[in-house]
Amino acid sequence: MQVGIIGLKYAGKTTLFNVITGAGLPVGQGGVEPHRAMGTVPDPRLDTLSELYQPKRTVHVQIEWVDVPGFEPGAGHDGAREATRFLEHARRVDALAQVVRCFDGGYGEPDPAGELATVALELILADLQIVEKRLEKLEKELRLKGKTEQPLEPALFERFRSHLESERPLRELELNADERRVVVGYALLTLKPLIVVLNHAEGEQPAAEVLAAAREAGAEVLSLCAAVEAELAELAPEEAAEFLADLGVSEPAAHRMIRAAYGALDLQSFFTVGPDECRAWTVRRGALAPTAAGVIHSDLERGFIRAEVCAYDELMAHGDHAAAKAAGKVRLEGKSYPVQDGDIIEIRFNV
Ligand SMILES: Nc1nc2c(ncn2[C@@H]2O[C@H](COP(=O)(O)OP(=O)(O)OP(=O)(O)O)[C@@H](O)[C@H]2O)c(=O)[nH]1
Ligand SMILES: [Mg+2]
Repeated sequence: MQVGIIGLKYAGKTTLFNVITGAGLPVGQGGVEPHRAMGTVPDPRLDTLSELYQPKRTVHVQIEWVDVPGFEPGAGHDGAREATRFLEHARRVDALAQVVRCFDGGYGEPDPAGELATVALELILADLQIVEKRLEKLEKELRLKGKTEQPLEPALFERFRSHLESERPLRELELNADERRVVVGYALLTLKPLIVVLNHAEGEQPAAEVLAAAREAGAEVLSLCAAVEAELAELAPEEAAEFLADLGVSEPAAHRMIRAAYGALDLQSFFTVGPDECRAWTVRRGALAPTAAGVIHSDLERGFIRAEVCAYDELMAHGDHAAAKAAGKVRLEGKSYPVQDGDIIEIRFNV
């Protein structure tokens, strides 16, 4: 699972990529190759569990990030080449996080609403190209054979075309499960989940109309100052805590952004706890208990008997596992149990 950090040039993509992954790349230099790195998904719940269990090891979830090179609209041939490259890399990721420059910083007046519109249009036009090509093929197939291999496709792609022609992203459309299956192979950009990161100057807040434009992009919206986040990431933990306390917040804004991207990937976390290790694991939302067991080890899925489950909030409300159990908050769940975000799970198995 990969999240692509996208946006126009100078938006602060590489700055944020560094904050998230610790990659330490030079910023303000552009570049034509994407950067990839894993980044920890911070989870204060896991930190609290670690304080409770004092395990030898605490292991957070990691997801992969791609710093997609930016483009500059209206920059002639170079601009067109950059845009093509941008689309190519954006197509390969599972979710998009668009960074929008709301600070001046010597790069000229910010135009956040314009940036949002430019990127949205680029993605829409790229999808329209794919959809039109597909429709041409389908028409040919219909002419020659009287039917298409995938009967759903003609109507679906017509619907796509008309939506894209009205310059709207496809993620706004309701698709049923069959339609979703059909479109997977096309890597349509405006079907990918998108979060918007408004990168504003230190101490500033995005204007109401910018927020509205960002929400209009059909996405979760976060605002932060990448420069401040970068400073924070450089500090020792105690210093960072002081810095955050001065700002009156409990965690860096970048952490919220990472979790938003994680959620956009349709992922959730469950925990395993013990004296050796406290660990967060990833499953898709809606995944059943045996699948979660399989994430830990294939033997646990094969020999799955039951899952002993306690919700994180219940554990915290009762103070510890034994108290939660005494209060009847530790449940035994079977194979059809859909794992919930924050479940603390112990798998009973037999192989
Ligand atoms: N003042 C200010 N400057 C920032 C902020 N975020 C990034 N910058 C600066 O803006 C410049 C561009 O940042 P990058 O992170 O390289 O931007 P980018 O989006 O990766 O740009 P390209 O790779 O060229 O597309 C750098 O000089 C950063 O130091 C911010 O929040 N405030
Ligand atoms: Mg960059």
